[in-house]
Amino acid sequence: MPENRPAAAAGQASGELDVVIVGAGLAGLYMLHKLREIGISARIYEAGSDVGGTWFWNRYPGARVDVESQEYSYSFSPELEVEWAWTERYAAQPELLKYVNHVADRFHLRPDIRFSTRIASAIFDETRDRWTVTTDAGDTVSARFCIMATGCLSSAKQPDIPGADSFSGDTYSTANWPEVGVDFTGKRVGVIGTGSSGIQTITTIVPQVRELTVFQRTPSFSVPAKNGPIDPKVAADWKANREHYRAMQRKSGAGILQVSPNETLTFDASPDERRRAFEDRWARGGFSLLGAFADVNVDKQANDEAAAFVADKIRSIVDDPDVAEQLIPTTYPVGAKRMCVDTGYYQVFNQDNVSLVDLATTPIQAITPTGIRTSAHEYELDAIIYAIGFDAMTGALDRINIRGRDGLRLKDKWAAGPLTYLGLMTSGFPNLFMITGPGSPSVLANMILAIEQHVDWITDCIDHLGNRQLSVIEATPTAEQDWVAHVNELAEQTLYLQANSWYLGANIPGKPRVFMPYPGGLGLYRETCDEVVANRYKGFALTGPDQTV
Ligand code: N01
Repeated sequence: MPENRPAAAAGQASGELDVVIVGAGLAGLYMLHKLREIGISARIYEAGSDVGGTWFWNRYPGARVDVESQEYSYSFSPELEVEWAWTERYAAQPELLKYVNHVADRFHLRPDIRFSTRIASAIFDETRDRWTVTTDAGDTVSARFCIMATGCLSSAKQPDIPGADSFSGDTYSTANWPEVGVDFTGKRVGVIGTGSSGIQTITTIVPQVRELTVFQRTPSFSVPAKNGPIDPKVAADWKANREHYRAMQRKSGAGILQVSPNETLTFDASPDERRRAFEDRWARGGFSLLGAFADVNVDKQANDEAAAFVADKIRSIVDDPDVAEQLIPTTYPVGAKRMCVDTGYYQVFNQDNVSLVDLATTPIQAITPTGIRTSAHEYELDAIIYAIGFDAMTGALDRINIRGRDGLRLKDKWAAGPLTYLGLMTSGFPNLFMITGPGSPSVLANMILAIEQHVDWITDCIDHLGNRQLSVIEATPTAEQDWVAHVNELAEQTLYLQANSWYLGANIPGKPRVFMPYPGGLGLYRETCDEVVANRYKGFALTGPDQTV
């Protein structure tokens, strides 16, 4: 195997590369590392000034991962895994960013990353079977392969509220938080949005602020994280048995062992047994609640039991019964939107300086120079925090001018929703790979494991092409149609379609309502991808200078 070396040392001219990778988050970094292992020259272009992706941008107060730290870490290097020590059960953003920086340094990745450089366009040159990739500064590079490691939640939604520019106080976005941090001491702060970002922000700034007003359009189901210092026994056990745990993760549905799905059906258990199971999961913390019974995610009646349990918990925590009712989600099944994992969220509403504004009954009419006006009241504020989410899964790709055969723009091809084969490629765009693209498990799985599986697959694929003097791989339109139909069919068997979530693009006005991630589970998906390879890349057309295979 060739030594793992930077592209410059591989003797490549700066304008001609084997591979361009867009994004230096967890996906892009591992992709670069793997390509070097097979002697391929690659360069990452990254809009941020440093590595980290999600964990570089989302540095809002309280940002932390919602999967246990040891599970949410790279598995590809036993040495890395054994030497790194997490401090908390759920690592916070600063520790995660330190980890990503450590990985970049440990594997000497920085020489092949161009920071503070956004990719503006990627155009396929059919005469040369190469991608011409142009930066926002107008620099151009040519590459055989273009790999989008642009992230599923990296294109932040912009405030679309009338008067947003008129506010004379400070405004912040959780998705692009100032590096220096913000001190809210003595301030009257309004938070718009109560998804994961909003909830984590709210619970963290509440000790500082003079007054906190939470503007909630749709309540979230939130479960306690039960965070704390990592249990040394858990950390040691993971390291000692990492291969076993990693194998379990890879075969599992979500790649999160903490979910630990129970095989019993909800109504095969007695009411007492059900209650005990939910209590047990609530006490364990995190996503484990969704694994309490096998049918919680697929059977509405079973789901109602879990939802009722959470509703009772909210009622038991929140002192004011009216506020409690406003905080209880009633319009969608639990788990159909990404569940939130919190530290003391519902308790916040028992503080005298915190108020909840229910936008479902009193919508925001405008942002004014002094605050926020709803249909019922005007709220005077010193700062507004937008925690309003992302144009998920397709947003980051849409903002790049990606053009494939015949000049077709990806955004236009996907006007009615994303079309991919395995979430890895889209027909008409040869040699363009997506890491955790729409149609792959991605956001429904442990992202790091989903990333590793895609990167390994893409690396093997590029190696396969090189070993056989093939130059182009492209998804066939038939395979793509079949895959999209398969993903939709699987989604119809779940409860996901019953929520207006970002999984469906429902949070972005005008975005087609299409369920984007693959809901069949990471384990099954991995098997499918492996079978495709075993069947000579079934569903892909592989071509060389004068051949089709
Ligand atoms: O975004 P969201 P997020 N006026 O879309 C509201 C991951 N993540 O950044 O539901 C008023 O969930 C919107 O209301 P509604 C995780 O996968 C993980 O919080 O559209 N409100 C909603 O309440 C997560 O799911 C962690 O009615 C407006 C909120 O803003 C994903 O990222 C931490 C509005 C947006 O919630 C996204 O989470 C953070 C408007 N005009 C994020 N527009 C971890 O813990 C939107 N809203 C790992």
